[in-house]
Amino acid sequence: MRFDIFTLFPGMFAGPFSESIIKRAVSRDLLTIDLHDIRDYARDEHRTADDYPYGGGSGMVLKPEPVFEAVEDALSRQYGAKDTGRAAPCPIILLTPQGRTFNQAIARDLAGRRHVMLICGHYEGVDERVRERLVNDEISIGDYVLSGGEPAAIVIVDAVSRLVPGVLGSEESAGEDSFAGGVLEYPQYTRPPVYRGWEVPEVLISGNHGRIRRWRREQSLKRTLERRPDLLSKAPLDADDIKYLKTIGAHLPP
Ligand code: 6GU
Repeated sequence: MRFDIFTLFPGMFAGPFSESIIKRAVSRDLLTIDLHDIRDYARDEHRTADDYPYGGGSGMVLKPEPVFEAVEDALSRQYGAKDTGRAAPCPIILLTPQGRTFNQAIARDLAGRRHVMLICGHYEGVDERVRERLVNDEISIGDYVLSGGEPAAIVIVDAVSRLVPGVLGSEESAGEDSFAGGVLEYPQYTRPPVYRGWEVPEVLISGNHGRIRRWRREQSLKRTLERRPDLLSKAPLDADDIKYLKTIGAHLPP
């Protein structure tokens, strides 16, 4: 899978992409991440990427020309055409707090694409023509304000890449993660069996795999009820799950 990231601050990605799972995926050619400095597409000698807002007001606005030209240059190289917006051959996503909120379903959808473009907004805003004519999606990573889209791009590349077949080793597997099955993950323990007098739950050392499976499932359900009851209405639950949830006082819709 390929990501093209358009940014005024390519240096912000050096650390996150040169460690751990992303680094390994890139070195195994499962993932290609190309960073494009929007400023390289500014035409003037000062490499101006932003300007004052028409109508006045505070802050600067990202100019349309360098953003359009950076994205179109990448499209031309890869597809031999530079159709943008709805006609584009891949998702062209503007990262902005005004976008739809990123979640695991969006991550799964993007992981099924061969190629995704991410544009990092910066300063107080981006010229509206970028929204209207260049991109075909807008994503936010949550209800808080970042100084720019770069941390959001890192979050999205991470969440999507780990769903690409082969990126996680068999030891890691994305299947049991929180949200994968619509509920939170169960508690995990490793050695030692007693630390400062605090014991690992007996069931986990029992060797009884049926009991362990049931305990983990119940812990997942209990944790989801306590912390994220909103998830339970959408999670796939079987009859045993519902029976258990009722014993711990869940009020489930009929
Ligand atoms: Cl994608 N960008 C900015 N600037 N702030 C955000 C965001 C994105 N997602 C949440 N907050």
